[in-house]
Amino acid sequence: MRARMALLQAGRAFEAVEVSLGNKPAILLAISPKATVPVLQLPDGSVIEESWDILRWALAVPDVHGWWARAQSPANLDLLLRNDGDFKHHLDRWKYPQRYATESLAPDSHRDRAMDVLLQPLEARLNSAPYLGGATPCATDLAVMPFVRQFAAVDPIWFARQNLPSVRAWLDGWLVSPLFVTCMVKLPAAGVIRFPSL
Ligand SMILES: N[C@@H](CCC(=O)N[C@@H](CS)C(=O)NCC(=O)O)C(=O)O
Repeated sequence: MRARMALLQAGRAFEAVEVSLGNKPAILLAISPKATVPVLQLPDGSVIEESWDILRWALAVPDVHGWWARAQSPANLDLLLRNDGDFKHHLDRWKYPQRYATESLAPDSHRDRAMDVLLQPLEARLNSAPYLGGATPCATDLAVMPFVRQFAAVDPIWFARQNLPSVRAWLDGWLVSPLFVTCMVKLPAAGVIRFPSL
């Protein structure tokens, strides 16, 4: 989602191919032995295999509205690191407890650690500005939002009870944004969709 949103925001048309992670297609393995998603193949055949690198490619040059520059502040780089590191670790273990059944920490403890590592700092940031980019969004908003959405969706009733009014307002805004809504379209199995959709 972060890669799709960045490409759309930058006005770069692309084709998205649905991939079943349990049955990775040959076309993916051929261009990226690492075979995680997302993977972006450029018209010259070169391949970008990390989502943040796709955001950089999409947004940094030219950085028309500063979406890339504003993501380079120490506070935003710190938040990205938390999101892609400890938060993702705890989110996965809360969301998919059966996959991590042999681990010692209970799912609720992972949920609470995820709150400490990302949601509380995010709430503090969003108390003082509507976006991580300040008055307007930046690449960090795009990078963090899909994971916060996942976190909120694991137990929506529990999430609604948390004291996170600024996070909720920010998330709710993204969920109805044209950028997110356009990207969220379900791809046909083994099919290709051209963005922006014609
Ligand atoms: N650091 C990578 C992480 C990519 C990643 O782990 N993607 C997951 C899906 S969200 C995946 O492809 N999992 C399947 C696998 O690892 O085989 C990035 O940001 O691109």
